[in-house]
This record gives sequence, structure tokens and C-alpha cells, in this order.
Amino acid sequence: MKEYLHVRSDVAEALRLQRPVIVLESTIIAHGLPRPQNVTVALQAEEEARSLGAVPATVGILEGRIVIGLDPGQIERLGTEEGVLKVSRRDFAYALAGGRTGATTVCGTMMVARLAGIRVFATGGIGGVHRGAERSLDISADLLELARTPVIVVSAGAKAILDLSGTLEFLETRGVPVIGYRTDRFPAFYSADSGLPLDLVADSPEQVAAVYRVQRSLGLEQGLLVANPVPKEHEIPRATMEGYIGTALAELERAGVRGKQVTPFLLSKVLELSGGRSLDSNIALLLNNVRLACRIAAALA
Ligand code: PSU
Ligand code: MN
Repeated sequence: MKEYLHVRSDVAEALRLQRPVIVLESTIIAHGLPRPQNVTVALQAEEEARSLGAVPATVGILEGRIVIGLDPGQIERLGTEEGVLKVSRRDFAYALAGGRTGATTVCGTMMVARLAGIRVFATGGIGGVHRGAERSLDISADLLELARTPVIVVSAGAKAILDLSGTLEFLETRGVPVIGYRTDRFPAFYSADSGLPLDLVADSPEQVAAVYRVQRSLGLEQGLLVANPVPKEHEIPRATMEGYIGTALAELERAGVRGKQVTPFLLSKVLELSGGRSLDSNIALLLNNVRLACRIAAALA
């Protein structure tokens, strides 16, 4: 895949000098957040990283080229153009062969990060096991990527639109460490506590970095999922969200949506039902994850 990679010069320079670099995904820009906040938030996330001394590299695919470190104009394109592909592992060859433009998911961004030698990734929430997966078999490729690609993913857990208990069980089976950052509860994106316990806890970025180093020296190929709860003042109570999620899932069933449209459909429904409040919470937790990712990258550098 290396011949398709285009690494922005400041990213390449930082990697060469072993300075802190973090990757950011672009599906959140193209398919996750509403316009026009999608673009402003993406730029804000990069600014936040720079202010903490890390080089941010937002990943995307432009006309068949994988770009590691999109510039603001390219971020704007992914956030506004129609027909931007949602690129996960299975979509890469198709997108590159066809010279397509696409946004990378957590799965796709992890693949690219590994190729470029970037070890830390900040996102909002990962994909997971969907409710009803015993029937639909809908399990996000993000989980399989965490099982085979050694990148640290900092997230606020996963949205409660998913089967969070099933998601944790799947990660456990696949040998992926899920580390609660200063918490022993799995966060549920908008809320800090899903009610599900976590066995692994870290209290500092250095501790996360230490686990990652040992993981690598043991030759384990799994990534590491850091679960960083949304800051208290931006939290939305679980009971409030559960109402919106119930409605969104009923509408999903009625609309008969399948495959990779499922997550964007549910995200936009929940957003619509909860209004600006969920957007505020989404932005706050993303920036919080960027800050922690930068500190972990600094600890590794
Ligand atoms: N969860 C969110 N916001 C998002 C996503 C997930 O709260 O934007 C995006 C991420 O890019 C994630 C993808 O990798 O959705 C998962 O999609 P799927 O369930 O189709 O694997
Ligand atoms: Mn799916």
C-alpha cells in the first residue's frame, strides 16, 4: 500500500525526528458530524493537537491517493462533497483502483497509521457489535482491526446505539486490551459510565505508553483501546440518550437500512432527536481524546 501513501511534509519530518504525531479519522467529518460543524471541529481538533506540541495527521483518500495529513482545503472537501466513500478495510482497493475520494473509518485509519509508523490515534467513538448482531451479524470492522493492528486508539468508548456488552466481549475474545483512563467503567460516549466494568485501568499517559511498549516487545499484534470518559460537564445522562436511541433503532428497522449505512443513519437520527446538546457533548469528548492522545504520543516519543 506504501506506493499510494502521501505523507504531508511536517508529518514526515516529525516522524523522522521521533516527535509526537497523532492520526485523526475522516469518516467523522464526512459521515459522522453534521455540516458545517464537521469541518470546524476537524480543524479545531488539529489546532488542539498543535497547541500541545504534537503534529496532527488527519487521514483521507483523495482521487485514489491516501493522504496522511490533509490540509484545511482537503478537510473542507471531505466535509462538503457528495459521494465521498466510507472506507474501511474492504473498501481500500476499490477506492484506490477507481481513483475515488473517501473518508477513512477507525478501521481504515488504523491501517494507514500502521503503514506510516504512527502509533497514536484520537477519535470520538469506535464502531462495535450492533444490537441484534446475533441475527444481523453486524459487527464493525473496527473491532477486527483492533485485533490485528498495533495502534493505540483513544476513544470515549462506543455509542450506546451499539450492544456495548457484546462489544467488550468481542474485544476480550480477540485479545484487545481495553484500558479505562482513570476509570474502571466502560464509557458510553455521551455518558461517562455504561454500567459495564473494565478490568484494566491506567492513571497516566505514561502508564498507557508502558503497556503499549510491552505489548509490542511481546510481539502481540493487537492494538490498544483507551476508554476516556466524556468530561462531566458535557455528559448527557444515559436514561435521556436511551430514549433517543430506542426511537432511532425503530426508524432503522422501518427504513430497512443495512451495511455501512447503519452507523451514519443511527448517528444522524440520534443527533436530530437530541438536538444541539449531543453535538456539544460530541465535540467536547473528541477534543478531550485529542488531548490525551497527544500526551500518550509525547510519552512514547
Ligand atoms: N461512532 C461515532 N461517530 C462516528 C463513527 C462511529 O460515534 O463517526 C464512525 C467511525 O468512523 C467508525 C465508523 O469507525 O463510524 C464505524 O462504522 P461501522 O459501524 O459501519 O463499522
Ligand atoms: Mn456494520
